[in-house]
Amino acid sequence: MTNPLFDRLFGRHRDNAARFLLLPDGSQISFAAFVRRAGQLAGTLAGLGLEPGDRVAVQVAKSPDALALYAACVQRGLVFLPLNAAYTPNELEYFVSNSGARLLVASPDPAPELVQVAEGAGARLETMGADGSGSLCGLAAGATVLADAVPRRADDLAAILYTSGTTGRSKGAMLTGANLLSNAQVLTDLWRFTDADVLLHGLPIFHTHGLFVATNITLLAGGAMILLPNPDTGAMLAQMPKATAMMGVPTFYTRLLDQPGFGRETAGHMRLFISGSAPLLAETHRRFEARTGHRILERYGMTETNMSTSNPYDGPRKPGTVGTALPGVDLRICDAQGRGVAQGGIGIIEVRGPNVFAGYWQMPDKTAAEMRADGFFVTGDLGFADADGYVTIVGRSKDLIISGGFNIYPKEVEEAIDALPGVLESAVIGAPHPDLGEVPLAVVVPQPGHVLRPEDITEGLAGVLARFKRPRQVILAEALPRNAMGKVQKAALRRAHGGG
Ligand code: MLC
Ligand code: AMP
Repeated sequence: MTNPLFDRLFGRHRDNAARFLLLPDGSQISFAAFVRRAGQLAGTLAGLGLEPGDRVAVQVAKSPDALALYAACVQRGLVFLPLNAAYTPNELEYFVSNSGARLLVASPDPAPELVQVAEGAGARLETMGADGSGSLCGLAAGATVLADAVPRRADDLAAILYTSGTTGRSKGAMLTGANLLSNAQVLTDLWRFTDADVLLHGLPIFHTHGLFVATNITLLAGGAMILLPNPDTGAMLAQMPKATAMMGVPTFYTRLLDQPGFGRETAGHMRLFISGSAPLLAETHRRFEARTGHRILERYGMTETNMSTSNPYDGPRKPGTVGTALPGVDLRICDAQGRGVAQGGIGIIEVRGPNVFAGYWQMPDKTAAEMRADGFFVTGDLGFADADGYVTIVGRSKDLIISGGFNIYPKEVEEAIDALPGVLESAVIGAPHPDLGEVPLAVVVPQPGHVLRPEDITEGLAGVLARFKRPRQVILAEALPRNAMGKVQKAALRRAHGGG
């Protein structure tokens, strides 16, 4: 038996001397050197006694080694569980314990709370720095370099990515090797990636976009990636003349447009700009074209589904739309009961195909609640399709804020606020933001007789929630607007505070 994900992405590059990673300091790592490093980390993981199917939780800085750790997990049949570097130990505790991770790889000098998290969950803790430091890298120095991969079936789990829900705790989306491979192959072909491509990689590698879409495509195509450690606009500008393609969230593009020197010359070597993870304003699309001559290609996806739609490579890229269903993906627009709406009508987007995940980790009920009997996954995104099948996303049926491409679940923030002293209740909404699209805004009602200041909320949430989830603005109110059923009227709050 083979390990299709490993063989196709990594194994076949074993003797490939071509450059894979280009680093901002001018150094390069070849495919062969990368695969060798992955084999060394695979040997290290094997030496720690990890068995195929074990979960490896990873919260480390973006680096070549961090990517090699992903490859090593694929090689050993371990389930890779990447975590946002901004998560607090408090947030991490749930992911590590819920997934039953046997190993947590953190940045060097982990906070004492993180050590406790690992201990409490019965996970081994090792560290990895971006510069070869850390205990795991130390162990790797003496490890056997494994060449062979553990056999895996196509539908074996390759990764779990946690994604929150509108109710209850976060859910671990289970992605199989076949999910990742099929999607990467379709996108490589559709977007015409080849070994001549150099992808400007400024995204984080703990989400679908930067990890699977960007990295897997480059590996399949045999191209190169300029690996930026941070989403730094200056570094993007400096590196762009060496690149042929870029993937980014809309904030990347609005930030580039804010640079007076950015234009046709900077983008002259580029063949493709791709945007996703959050809505790209049609206006941004048009401004970008006017400035650079490039029409940004917008696509749409989700942790649970990988990519589902894309504007075409050739043919019209319609501003404000996310394009048509990818080859092999069925997409329909339905009402809440799963009945198709009339052509052009607004409804919930449902998708089916080899891209769709295998369910939520140990949550069969939650999986069943979002999966139709005929295999369609209910995305919770609201949209409509035009006569050519181009989908426009108009909103979400789920209560979700997308800030700079990061998802924030108001319910989670509200629960954290409500637990603070002196708070009676709260409501969190997305407020428009010129840079990040939207940011969380909290309306907080103090308990009777309590005097609260907005800083009490923001300071109280430090250490509880990752910075990006903490409200940028806190408004104190005497009561929340409610409808006759007692449900908080978030639409009224949005209207009152600058949103739609
Ligand atoms: C950082 N901050 C954010 C934030 N990112 N706040 C809200 N939302 C965000 N996304 C905080 C920082 O902690 C900091 O707080 C302050 O904002 C300013 O930070 P910054 O220096 O401006 O942030 P920066 O490092 O430049 O990052 C912004 C960003 C980044 C938008 C470039 O968040 C990013 O790379 N986003 C991409 C997310 C992504 O890859 N999503 C894909 C999900 S997969 P303070 O207090 O220190 O000032 C998916 C499926 C699909 O959705 O379809 O792709
Ligand atoms: P995540 O769960 O982090 O993978 O985020 C997925 C969500 O991001 C989707 O359900 C959409 O709401 C949103 N999204 C992704 N791509 C786009 C896009 N091109 N336009 C609008 N929303 C998008």
